[in-house]
Amino acid sequence: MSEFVVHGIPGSPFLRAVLMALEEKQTPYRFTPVAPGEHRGEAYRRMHPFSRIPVIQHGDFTLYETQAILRYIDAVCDGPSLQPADPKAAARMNQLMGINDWYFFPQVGVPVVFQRLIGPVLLGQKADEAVVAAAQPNAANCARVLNDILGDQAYLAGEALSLADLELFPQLDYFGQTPEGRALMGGTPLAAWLKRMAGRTSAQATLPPEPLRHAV
Ligand SMILES: N[C@@H](CCC(=O)N[C@@H](CS)C(=O)NCC(=O)O)C(=O)O
Repeated sequence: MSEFVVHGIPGSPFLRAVLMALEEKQTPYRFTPVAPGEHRGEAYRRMHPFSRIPVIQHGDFTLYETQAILRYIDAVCDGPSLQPADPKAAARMNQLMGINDWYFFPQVGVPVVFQRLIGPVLLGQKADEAVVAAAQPNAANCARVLNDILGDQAYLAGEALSLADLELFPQLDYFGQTPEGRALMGGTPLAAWLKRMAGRTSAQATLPPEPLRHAV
């Protein structure tokens, strides 16, 4: 099989989801780091016309959009399936991936994780407290919804690891480092799930750059 080449800015949670999937499948890959800003340049835009992270290349096949990449990896790589066979569990997994892309990332990841972690640590910016405060109701709603779905299951879509865990873990791992994330998730099923996910070899092999691993 052709080698997987993964392009992304180190520290991107969407990038980490893709790397974790390849690690779970024990599929070798080559990571090509992209410098912040380079993703808006002409060369990168030829691979990703919307200038987002990540992109993969597999032989002459180039693909962007994390959900599509995760499903492709699951389809073509050996190893345990990362999608439930049961239609209801599969639908729940797909719903969770939609929750990440449509609600968690834009409503919580961008205003809370960016303000508290990415901006201050990577860009030397001070958090805009008004932006963080305004996101609080959405953050509480997301945490409640995800806790309700997880319940007493081991993983988000049931008893087996799925693409939903791989897409949401890097996002919630960052959120859990913020005071808002700790307050909303501490002592809940999501906290135990985060610990379980963090212990996986795929999570350990794809740790974010050192400064982004510390609580703020
Ligand atoms: N829908 C895209 C979203 C990816 C995304 O938003 N990635 C962020 C990094 S975590 C990004 O590219 N940010 C750079 C920017 O917005 O300029 C996907 O699923 O791959």
